[in-house]
Amino acid sequence: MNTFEGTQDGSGLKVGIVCSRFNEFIVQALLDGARRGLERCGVREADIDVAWVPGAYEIPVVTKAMATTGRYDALVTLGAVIRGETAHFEYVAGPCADSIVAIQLETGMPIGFAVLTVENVEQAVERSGPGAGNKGDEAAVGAIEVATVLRQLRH
Ligand code: INI
Repeated sequence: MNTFEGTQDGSGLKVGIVCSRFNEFIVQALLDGARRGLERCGVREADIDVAWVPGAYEIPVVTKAMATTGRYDALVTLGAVIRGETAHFEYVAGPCADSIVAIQLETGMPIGFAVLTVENVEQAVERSGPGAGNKGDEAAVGAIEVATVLRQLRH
């Protein structure tokens, strides 16, 4: 039996991060978490690119562009969609999540997803703190793990 399992060793990997500016203080905290996670995985600061877009609705188009450059081994998407703040919550959050899955499948690029879809600001703050449970950190480490298992499978 052959078992393939990813690791959290991201040394030498290049990572692109797409951040949306809407609810920027939350997304900045997710970005801080993602950078901490990548640092733990051994990803060099110089191997991380960050692209900003206006809102979660714009994340997929820039993510797809990054996925097709050939420059990255993994991507991470960060945003915050808060139900109370938009009547079109479903139109922003759902298509963003669905599109990120589609981009992964079309391109084979692992894409960590920490576009929060929450009821209120308190829930967003809980998921973007400096300690454990920061979803940006989790998404970044998850993307490294998938990138490493894909590398094994493709060899
Ligand atoms: N974008 C978000 O990332 N989060 C939100 O909570 C949000 N709300 O509340 O509307 C939001 N809207 C903007 C949207 O993503 C687009 O940027 C906008 O519709 C322009 O295309």
